[in-house]
Amino acid sequence: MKQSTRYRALAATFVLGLGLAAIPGSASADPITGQDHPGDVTTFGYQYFPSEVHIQRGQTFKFANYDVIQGIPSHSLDQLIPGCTAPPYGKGAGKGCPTTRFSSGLVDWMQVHEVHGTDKLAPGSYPFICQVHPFMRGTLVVE
Ligand SMILES: [Cu+2]
Repeated sequence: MKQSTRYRALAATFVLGLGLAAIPGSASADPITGQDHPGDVTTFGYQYFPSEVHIQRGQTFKFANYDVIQGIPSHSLDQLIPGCTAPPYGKGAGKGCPTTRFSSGLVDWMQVHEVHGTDKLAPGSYPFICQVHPFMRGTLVVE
């Protein structure tokens, strides 16, 4: 297989995977990673899909890293705290920064993590960021 054809086939596989992962309430295993639940939010090309995430109060969601653009980067999905969360990991401790209220932790390529802490958020809008790539931004809306 020609190199460009191989990359196109790989990209098609991942785009298909993103489509499947977007089905709400799906209980099947993740078609790409084989983990027990598809990601509710995914990454591709250093962007979040979707970039605006809606959950009900008391819920968590899962974050998956399927990125194949320019290597196999690790990503995170953390509450954005201006001046605190853009790199390096400024999670408080001596910097006058509060601890992020929700975080996926560092998610390696092809992994799916639960984003911990969102179940304790009051209704409202919360910006989030990738701590590895601070240009990656999104918004969590707790209904
Ligand atoms: Cu990232």
